[in-house]
Amino acid sequence: MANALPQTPATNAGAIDNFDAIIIGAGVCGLYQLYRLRQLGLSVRVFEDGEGIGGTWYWNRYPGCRFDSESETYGYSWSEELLQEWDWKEHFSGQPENERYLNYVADKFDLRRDIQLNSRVKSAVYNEQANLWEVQLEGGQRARAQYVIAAVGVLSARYVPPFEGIDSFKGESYHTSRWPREKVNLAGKRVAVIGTGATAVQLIPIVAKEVAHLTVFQRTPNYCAPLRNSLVTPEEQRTFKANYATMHKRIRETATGFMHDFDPRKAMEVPKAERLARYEELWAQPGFAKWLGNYRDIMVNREANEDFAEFVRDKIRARVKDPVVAEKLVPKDHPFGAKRIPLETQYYEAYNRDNVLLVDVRESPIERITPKGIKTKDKEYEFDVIIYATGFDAVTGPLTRIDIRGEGGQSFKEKWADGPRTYLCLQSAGFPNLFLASNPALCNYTVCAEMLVEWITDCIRYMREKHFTRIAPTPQAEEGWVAHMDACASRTILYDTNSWFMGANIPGKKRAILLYTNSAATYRKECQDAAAKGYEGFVLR
Ligand code: NA7
Repeated sequence: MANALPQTPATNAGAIDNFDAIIIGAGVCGLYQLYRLRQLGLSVRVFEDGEGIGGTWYWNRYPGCRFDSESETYGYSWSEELLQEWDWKEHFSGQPENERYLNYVADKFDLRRDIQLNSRVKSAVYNEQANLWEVQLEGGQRARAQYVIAAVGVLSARYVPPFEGIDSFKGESYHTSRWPREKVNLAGKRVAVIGTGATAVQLIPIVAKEVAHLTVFQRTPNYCAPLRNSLVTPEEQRTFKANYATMHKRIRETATGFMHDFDPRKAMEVPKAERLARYEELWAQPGFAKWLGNYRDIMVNREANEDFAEFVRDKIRARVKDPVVAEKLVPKDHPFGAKRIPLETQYYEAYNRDNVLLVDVRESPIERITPKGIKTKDKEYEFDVIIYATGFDAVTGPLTRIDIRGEGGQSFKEKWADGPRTYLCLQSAGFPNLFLASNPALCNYTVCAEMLVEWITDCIRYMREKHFTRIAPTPQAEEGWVAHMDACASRTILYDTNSWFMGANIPGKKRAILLYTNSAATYRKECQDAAAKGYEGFVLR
């Protein structure tokens, strides 16, 4: 259990510990990276900010938090023993179980002895002469290593809008990604939720049942689709276990890293009746089938997208009793799938409850937080609790919040001011031996994360075998990759939509595609090809 984890406070400011590799973050990527680098015989230290391991599945313990990937596809694929031992209880497993799973993995593979908890990395500075990185923690502790692997996650830097008066509120405030470990008692309270992204969509139906009154402050409605979660039956469990090899082969080959894959037909070329029947079929399926199993061109063709978007809008209208509220919940300003589709359970029904109110902050913007609650243009609402479900400074935020300095003292934050600058999303020129191990692809998380970890491990093994001591991409390779990322995204409906995919959820953040939007299988091939050609695009010395 997370509570029982050993904790090593970072207070020893004098001494410097030396390791072969330092991993920042003990989430899905960091844990696997530790396991792999240990197998290479490296001395490794993981620094983890949390009091427990699990990354996303440690921090996001808000009510309702669960996978939107099918559980069996999210689990690690690299240990047959683990696959056979672990029973997923639900098809879309919840946070407590996911945290338990990662703790089980840490125990099974004896990972804890190299993980230092409560250890937030403040800076990482490259010493060119020594070819070493010096990492400093918030508490002052320092450590050096030849390799640093930033396994910091893509959605770990929480974002709270800078509302005026935010600190004046006299009640309780929580950001969903820093939800307390102790139970938060919402019973009988007047609660506000700000935001209606994937997080809020999971949280709202659960807390609506508990609170005296819930007010949801919505800026942009989303296309939410039914999750259709259920318990895994013993027979399904046996089927998973008997077929893991086939399943893993498939999810490495699909464009999405899921079992679902796009239908190659063009939506509008399929006769209307057949198309609508297919939509209904997809809608009835669990998970992302209705997005990632849909006609391929919904992601690139506005007409095809609008056809399905209208189908979804009608589904929303049919579930909300008050037509005025329903219309507020219907998205009209962006295409279906241009933001990650929130998967829901009884989300729209929450708005049929007498104790739930929807406030459209486009009509009536939030002006400030007051000691009593939230003041919009029209009125002041009083609350006991405010829940910020306002998202993350995605992808770049977790890295630029660390003071990373590369060759010549170059600041990572400054280099990335206009968006991520990498080659293969794995390394940034001028920052030798710093590897980025957080899945950047628009893909099922673990599938792609495992590939990154294995690529980094193979690269370090190669360097050691060939007596290379440093690796970094060439500026030309990086330039080409940034342009490639942009070109791939510009062909899709993601490009013009304001979402965290484009960094557009953070005021002042430069608009740039943050994720690799080509197929996950193509991304895998591009990374593997570069390695097979002796790390083409990189300089090894
Ligand atoms: P998201 O998807 O970024 O959602 C954040 C929500 O907060 C969204 O509804 C925002 O509205 C809203 N928001 C942000 N700033 C404000 C202000 N200033 N006023 C009102 N509302 C605001 O984050 P989530 O945590 O829900 O999900 C992130 C990912 O986690 C998700 O994609 C899954 O992959 C899992 P907006 O839409 O910007 O108008």
